[in-house]
Amino acid sequence: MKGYNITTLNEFIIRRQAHIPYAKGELSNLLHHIGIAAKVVHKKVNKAGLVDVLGEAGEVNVQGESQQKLDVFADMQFTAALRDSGECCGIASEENQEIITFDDELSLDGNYIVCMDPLDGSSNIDVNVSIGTIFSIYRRISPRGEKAQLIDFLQEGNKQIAAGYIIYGSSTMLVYTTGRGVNGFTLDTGIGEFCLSHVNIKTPEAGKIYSLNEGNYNKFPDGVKKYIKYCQEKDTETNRPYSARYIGSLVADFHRNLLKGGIFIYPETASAPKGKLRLLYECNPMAFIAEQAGGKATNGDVRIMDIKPETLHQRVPLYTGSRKMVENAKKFLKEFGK
Ligand code: AHM
Ligand code: MG
Repeated sequence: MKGYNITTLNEFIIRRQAHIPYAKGELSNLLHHIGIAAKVVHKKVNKAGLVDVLGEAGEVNVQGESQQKLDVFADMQFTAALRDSGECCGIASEENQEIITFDDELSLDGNYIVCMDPLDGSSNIDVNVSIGTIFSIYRRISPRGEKAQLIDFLQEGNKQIAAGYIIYGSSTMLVYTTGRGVNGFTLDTGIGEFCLSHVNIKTPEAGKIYSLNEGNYNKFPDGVKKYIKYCQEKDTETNRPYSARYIGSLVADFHRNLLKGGIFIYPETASAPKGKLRLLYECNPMAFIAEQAGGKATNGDVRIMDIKPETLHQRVPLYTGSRKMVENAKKFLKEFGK
């Protein structure tokens, strides 16, 4: 009989660490704790219709959006897991105006900070559509032993040490990179482990899917309008027309396009000149994963990961996905205007 040959997330993390000389296991421990919080949130998300976790919590977050109860739960779980890890001296979360510093002795000595969107796509919670968690890890700049500072968080995306997301979909998956490719793990609920299921993910260099909220068409820049028309035109050589697919959950839209090939766009609009998505905890982590999978991520002008963040909740336009498609969209922006 053939044995059950699985690699769990923890095994994988530890094996990877063995390849890095002098690694002390700090990052591995941090990732391990993220994996634990992901399982706890998965369990709650799965029961969302049964227990009283649906609906709004009555608070409005710093972006002026109402917080759903599951958002609050996910925020608490990930915050607690990161604090417990002892490797993280502070976090920035979509749900909090300011950074949160962890001031116990162990955490003060932690080498890392984490930016996260604990539950992205919250408008989809009540209707049983995929949602996700996004995280991004940086080495701190401030000295170890002291409180984390804002400068630790305002680093360019190209300084990320690791980034990933958890998608709570038809199954729950954790996808992450430490800069040596992208790997995906599917939660086997029978044994309660994330198991390696998608090894060294590479995104197709061109795909057949374009994803953006076309309801905003009239508010889009001309370059985006022209690009949409291009996506819809027939051309056998370039496999057009493309299919429009838009869930309205960044993690789910990004994940589908990563595996199948495609382009995801959240552009600047007349009413939101900087777009909607946040640089630190949405765009940078996705950009790191996209690039590690062979794709691209730009704000239409420069590489997302080269943008110097000015504020914690800064928004930027996002064009990401298959390399050739992003390059092509960029040409339209250049020719017809952003
Ligand atoms: P959220 O962080 O408040 O959930 O908002 C981010 C979400 C993304 O998941 C998604 O890509 C986008 O908002 C959808 O926005 P829109 O409804 O404007 O298309
Ligand atoms: Mg979000």
